[in-house]
Amino acid sequence: MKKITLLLIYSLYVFAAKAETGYDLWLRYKPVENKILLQSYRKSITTIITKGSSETMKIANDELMNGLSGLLQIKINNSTAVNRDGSVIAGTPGSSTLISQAGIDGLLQKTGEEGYIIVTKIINGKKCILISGNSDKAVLYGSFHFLRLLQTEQSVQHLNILSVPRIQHRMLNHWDNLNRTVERGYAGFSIWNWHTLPGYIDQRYIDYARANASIGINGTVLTNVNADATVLTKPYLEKVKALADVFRPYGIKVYLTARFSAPMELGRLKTADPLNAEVQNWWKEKVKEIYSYIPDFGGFLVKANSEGQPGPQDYHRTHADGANMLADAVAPFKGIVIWRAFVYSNENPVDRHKQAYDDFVPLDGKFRTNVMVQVKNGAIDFMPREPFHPLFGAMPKTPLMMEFQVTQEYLGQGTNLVFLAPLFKETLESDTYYKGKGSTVAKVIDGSLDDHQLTGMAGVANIGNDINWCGHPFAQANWYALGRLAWDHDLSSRQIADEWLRMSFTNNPAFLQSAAKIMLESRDIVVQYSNPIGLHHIMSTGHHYGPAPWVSNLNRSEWNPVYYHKADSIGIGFNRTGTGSNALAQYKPEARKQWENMNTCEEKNLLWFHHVPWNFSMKSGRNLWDELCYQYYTGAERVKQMQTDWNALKPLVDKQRFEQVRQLLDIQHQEAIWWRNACLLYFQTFSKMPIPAQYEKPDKTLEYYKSLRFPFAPGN
Ligand code: GCW
Repeated sequence: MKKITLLLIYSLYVFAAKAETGYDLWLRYKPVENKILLQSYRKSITTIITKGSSETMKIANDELMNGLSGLLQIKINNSTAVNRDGSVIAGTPGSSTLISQAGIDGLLQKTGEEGYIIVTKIINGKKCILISGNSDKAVLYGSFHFLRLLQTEQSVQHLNILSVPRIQHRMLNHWDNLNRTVERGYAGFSIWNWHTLPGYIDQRYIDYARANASIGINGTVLTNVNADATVLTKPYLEKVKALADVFRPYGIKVYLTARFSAPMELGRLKTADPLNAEVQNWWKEKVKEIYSYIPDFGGFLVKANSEGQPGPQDYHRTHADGANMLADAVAPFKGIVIWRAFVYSNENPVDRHKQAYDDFVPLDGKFRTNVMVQVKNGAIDFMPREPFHPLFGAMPKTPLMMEFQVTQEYLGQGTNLVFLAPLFKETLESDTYYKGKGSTVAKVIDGSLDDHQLTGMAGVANIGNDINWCGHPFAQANWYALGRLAWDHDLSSRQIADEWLRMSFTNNPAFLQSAAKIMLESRDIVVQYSNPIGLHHIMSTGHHYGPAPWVSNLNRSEWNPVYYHKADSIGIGFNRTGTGSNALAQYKPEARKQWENMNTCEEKNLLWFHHVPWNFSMKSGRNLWDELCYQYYTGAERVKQMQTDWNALKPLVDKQRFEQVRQLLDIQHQEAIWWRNACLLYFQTFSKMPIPAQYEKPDKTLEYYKSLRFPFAPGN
């Protein structure tokens, strides 16, 4: 008897532990907690009627059946006709007469190919809910939205929803290598198991596609921008095809990174010059071969002439020459080329901040119509805080695609809780002023300012083969945020955090209030304890884990942190005004205004644009040195507050994830102190000023921090 009880307890324990590994992401479909709502949902939803025989419609049907039975804990009927209240009808006007006769044509004229409607209608005298769009994919998106209404405990009584994506290409960029390491990946190895493909289809591939579809992501670049031409060989194309076949019914297209020198490496040509006929022909043949495997192949993402990658400039050709050659090869198949603007060269002594602009602005208007130029949110490199990239608003004839980094290379990597929506929003809402006030970055990339049809937003993925996909339990929220903002950049960070928390944890108001606060403040906090007041690029070399502002011995000057902070006996910061590098001149005068004068510059970007004396008087009344101390100490202190807030949530969170986050917050606190102490001790050697007496003194020496080594830090 005792044995049986023990066994029972054990199996319950195993069940509980298994239940919240994080693998289910935001698609957990746990029973609706609010009992009153649950009753009303059960009345409003009784039957699912999906019309259409495609694989995509089958997926929509299964998702609805599975999701609703989980949420409502009742048997949902699958039916073909409306014979009771509470029928949920999903389909397109083409596949369903119920839909085509429902009087929603006017609405569907507004939804385009991917948008959808969710509306309450009386059909055959019964109260029904219609989920519809002009394609099966749109219906799938609508189905996920409908489920989200229940997951987040919203009313489904009088539905009148119309949702259309603001951006056409909503993508993940995987920096995954063929040997399964992931550049800047902090969640294990690559989820693409190239060795067992194409024969073995891991359930993960399907679940990956499903998760992406649920947030509207419709493209994935499988391979690292630091590209390996091997992926373009026959055996690998067969593997890529297997993945593309899995993703297709979920509305996701596959893209690859193209190594510019592939014609030499694979084709044994003597050159990769984009104006050489043999080279052009090689790419045309290669592209034909790719499309023979993957008829809806999306196209290429290219990093060229940057950080040692080959490119057209090797042959004194321009980025446009390179991009256009590939664009011509994919054009007959409706493919696109995404050409990255993340370029800088150590042979160029000009401030790295200015180089992409200098290279690309003269090329505006020279790219083929199926080329997008992909621009990082800021001019340096995904820093914790970075002013918007001056290319936004400077190339009106070229569709510019946004590149955000979802993986937290510079924002605490795998150990810190940092919600990135506020960072994404900060860039999207920045005003370029290039067509007057209100010319936000969002309006540049959604095509509305310059009437571009081709539009895109990409995020460098944070996904690996860790059981919970993203490593840190809260890192999933950044994948989620990327997808949601690519669909609708008007969503607020709060709204996204709230949705994600409700779906990933619970709808409990006490939990939501506190957990959302943690998330929403987290990005500001990491900036405070690592790169306050506009500091940037002062991380460790190579793996980029932790602080190392003292590094000055790297071959390439612009890889050294000292290049960026320029601390000396007078002050600290990079003078990018007219008396310095004048990177500011790349911004429109109205945008420049917020930064150009040291005395009025917004302080969060002060050291980005100015070399500021240590005794400069800040808005707080403190001098710059004291302010720096204040920011670093406050940042570290606020992590303590995050810990306290999280610990108070213990009764409301499953044990497994509670414990994971608790431990990681401990690490985060230690790392915050490490950043604070290492940076202040180092900068103090220039300021020669004391750390104000009210703060605890660093308990280790600068030499100690300089001696730290992490030979196997991940992602390198
Ligand atoms: O942020 C830097 C990273 C590199 C990366 C590069 C890029 C893929 O440290 O790892 O290379 O940016 O965006 O190309």
